[in-house]
Amino acid sequence: MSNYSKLPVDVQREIDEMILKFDENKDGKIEIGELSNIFKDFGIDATSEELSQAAKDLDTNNDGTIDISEVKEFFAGVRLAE
Ligand SMILES: [Ca+2]
Ligand SMILES: [Ca+2]
Repeated sequence: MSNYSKLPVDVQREIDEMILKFDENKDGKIEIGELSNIFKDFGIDATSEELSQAAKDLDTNNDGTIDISEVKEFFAGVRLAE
């Protein structure tokens, strides 16, 4: 069972809306540039090494791209840990 599906519907919606904002070019994937903006949103000035490490961590199926569902799972994990 995914972390995302364990969350209440209102929290799922909150995460959906946040991620839609992050995907600026609306291609259903988060590119490094968009990831960099996400970090900035959280007040983190990430280096390119940190960004590529984060991209690797987020790409849970290792296909070289971060898709929306992978980001959803990440934030769902964060919310569940709170
Ligand atoms: Ca995108
Ligand atoms: Ca992936």
